[in-house]
Amino acid sequence: MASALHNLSSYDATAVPDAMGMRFGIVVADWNDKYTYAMAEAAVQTLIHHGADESDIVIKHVPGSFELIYGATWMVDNAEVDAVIAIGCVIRGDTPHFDYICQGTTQGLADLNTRGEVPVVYGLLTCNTPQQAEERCGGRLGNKGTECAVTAIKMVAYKED
Ligand code: DLZ
Repeated sequence: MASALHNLSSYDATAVPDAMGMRFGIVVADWNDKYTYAMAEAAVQTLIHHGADESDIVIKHVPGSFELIYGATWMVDNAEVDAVIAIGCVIRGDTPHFDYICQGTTQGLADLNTRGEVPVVYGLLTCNTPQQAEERCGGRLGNKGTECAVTAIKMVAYKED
């Protein structure tokens, strides 16, 4: 988990399948939108860069990361997508709230994945400080949205192989 050593925007482009014809859902939490919107934008650009058509990318917003569970479930059930990317950013505050949101959201998205219908990609940043979020949303450590998009494409190809 040594993300300090890993740039989230660095990947082997030759190992990414062609995304043409693939359909993606992106659920974006509006809490900490400075970070989540930057991740969503990077995800969209990466999907398009690898051949996805903009019209095949469905974007929907939810209020906070905890609602990513419902948002992603809705996408799986209703949006006819091949993969869903759930994007949120939780930043630690003064109370244990952070832990409950991170744990609940992670468990909810994991449960959705175990349905085995549509792969759900985990784009939830869990940061101790705003600086850590900054670094992972286009800063020194790249952009988590790029990593999620590449993962989503690979997971769709996994299903189709
Ligand atoms: C309430 C809350 C707090 C304190 N912090 C965050 C956060 O850092 N990131 C985030 O995405 N959402 C946060 N929320 C909102 C919860 O995710 C959720 O929207 C509310 O608890 C309502 O269910």
